[in-house]
Amino acid sequence: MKASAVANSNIALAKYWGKRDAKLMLPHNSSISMTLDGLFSHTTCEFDGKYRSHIVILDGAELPEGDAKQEVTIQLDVIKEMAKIKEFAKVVSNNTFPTAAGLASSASGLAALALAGSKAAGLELGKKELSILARRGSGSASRSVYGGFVEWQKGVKSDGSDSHAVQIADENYWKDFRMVVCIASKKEKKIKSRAGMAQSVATSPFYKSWIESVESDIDALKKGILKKDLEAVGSTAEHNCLKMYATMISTKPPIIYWNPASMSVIHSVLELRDNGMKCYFTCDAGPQVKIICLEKDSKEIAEMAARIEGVEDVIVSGPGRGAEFVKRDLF
Ligand code: 2P0
Repeated sequence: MKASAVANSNIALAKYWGKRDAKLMLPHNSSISMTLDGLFSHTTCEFDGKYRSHIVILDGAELPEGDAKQEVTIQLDVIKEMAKIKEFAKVVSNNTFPTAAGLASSASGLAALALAGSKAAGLELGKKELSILARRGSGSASRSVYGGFVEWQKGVKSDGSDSHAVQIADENYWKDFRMVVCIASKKEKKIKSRAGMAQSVATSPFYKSWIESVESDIDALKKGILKKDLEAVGSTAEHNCLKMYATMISTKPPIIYWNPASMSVIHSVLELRDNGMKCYFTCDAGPQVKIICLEKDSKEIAEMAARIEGVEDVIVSGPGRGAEFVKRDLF
């Protein structure tokens, strides 16, 4: 009744921002991401009668009752129901990157838990079921089940059975695609994505236009990825990010994840591009800026980013593998 898995984080090229069903974690729009090589969670799960409630230990510290623990316990309860078991679980998970700072640790953690938890409960799930299960913990986790370039299809059914990820191209398809992740702050963000997106749906006057414009970005990204067209993918992703930010900024009260270092990175990307370099930026629910480029330019771009005041760290990552079981247990 114990199993372990690893899953990489992912960065969206077309963002998920807003839910049509908060309980089943169903999104208003489809999204596309790249699974990031080397930025992963390693998770071990055990169901046992000796536990009186679910215990979750993240990066060495037990999670108190609250939002972060709830993401995990909701998924564990779904697993219990699917497996028809009564036992509670102990979960130990370690991340290789700063938690809750816009690097989607919930995506990797809950994708790894979908694998480890379902196996620990005696279930044998296919990738589609795993993606649906991961989604119940955190929407973006549905995408980390797969490697490479991934689409989370929003689905239309009210039970969520058609809202899951599919792979567009695996991690070996476009090997020289890179994201240069610029860490502009390692502090935990003040507004969690879950609360922020609900507030945008409720109050942003631009939310409807956001939803209407995402589908054409999805088409452009899929075509661009299959053609390995950096300009098409980068420019569509950058514009998609700015449209999501327009809904964030116009939310009441406003959601502004950028800090001065994020802004400096963004301006540097625009300047590099004016000088002929093919690079584009995207940001998520945090101050980190990810620069989309090709491997041949990534070193120069990473060195430029590291020199920017306020940039604490720079990580270069390419397309990574999907979630998989590992033998090493964490307890
Ligand atoms: C994304 N984000 O597509 C977008 C872009 C943040 C900005 O997915 O409530 O942690 O757990 O489903 O998945 C972050 O949202 O939110 C996210 P829940 P999640 O990557």
